[in-house]
Amino acid sequence: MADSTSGTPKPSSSVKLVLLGEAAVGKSSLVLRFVNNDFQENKEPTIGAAFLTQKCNLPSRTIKFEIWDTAGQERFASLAPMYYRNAQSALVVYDLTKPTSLIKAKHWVAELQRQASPGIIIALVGNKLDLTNEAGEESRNDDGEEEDDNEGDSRKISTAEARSYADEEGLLFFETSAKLGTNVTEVFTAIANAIPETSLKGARGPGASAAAARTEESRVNLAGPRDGATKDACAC
Ligand SMILES: Nc1nc2c(ncn2[C@@H]2O[C@H](COP(=O)(O)OP(=O)(O)OP(=O)(O)O)[C@@H](O)[C@H]2O)c(=O)[nH]1
Ligand SMILES: [Mg+2]
Repeated sequence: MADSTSGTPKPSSSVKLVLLGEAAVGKSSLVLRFVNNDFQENKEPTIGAAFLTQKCNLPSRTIKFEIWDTAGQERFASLAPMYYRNAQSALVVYDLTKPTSLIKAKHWVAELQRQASPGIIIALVGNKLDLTNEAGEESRNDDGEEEDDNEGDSRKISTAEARSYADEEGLLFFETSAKLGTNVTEVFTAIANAIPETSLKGARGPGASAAAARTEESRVNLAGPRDGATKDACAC
């Protein structure tokens, strides 16, 4: 009904998404890349959780992601259920140079399958692809940071191993580089596409700013670390 070419605002729905994974795998960096198209070399650990939003324009509808970026440090693990409760989607992130992080990711997947909403869309994401020799092809971003030095291959988890686990569990699967921007919008777009129409609620009327891809962010970091301040349009 709502056609993107007719000038009629597309239906818009909110989707709650939670990021889970071991500390320092790059959860916040993936969000920062998706929301602000930015990257910080020495990003500080998340304290508690951070909340951000970003719109993703699909041909037939607009998805507004309400993103809960959790802290990976063990001392915050007990808070996680609060953030994945009622989530329609989850990004479970590991660092493909760090085998323990895949083990941790598998634990999160199992916990989500046991305790989160039935039908939750889960994407398994192997981050830090730039630390392998294979990052090449699509590694560009708008900051002019191009393909970086790949002085060695630090990969410790093969694509085949992670993909076969993801297939077994019915997860979406991507390898990404938050640093270079590789596959980051693809992950969020794939999730947006995978959310069944029937589970979308909160469609906004024409008064909502469906055309303007806008970002908002507000943090609940207790220590209040600062992220990049610029706002950018959704790259979806
Ligand atoms: N080379 C490389 N480094 C990355 C990438 N993503 C994140 N990093 C770095 O890894 C470190 C940790 O990144 P964060 O995004 O803070 O990791 P996190 O998972 O949010 O960590 P917690 O908040 O403690 O759970 C930072 O120094 C980032 O700059 C990536 O794709 N490639
Ligand atoms: Mg973080």
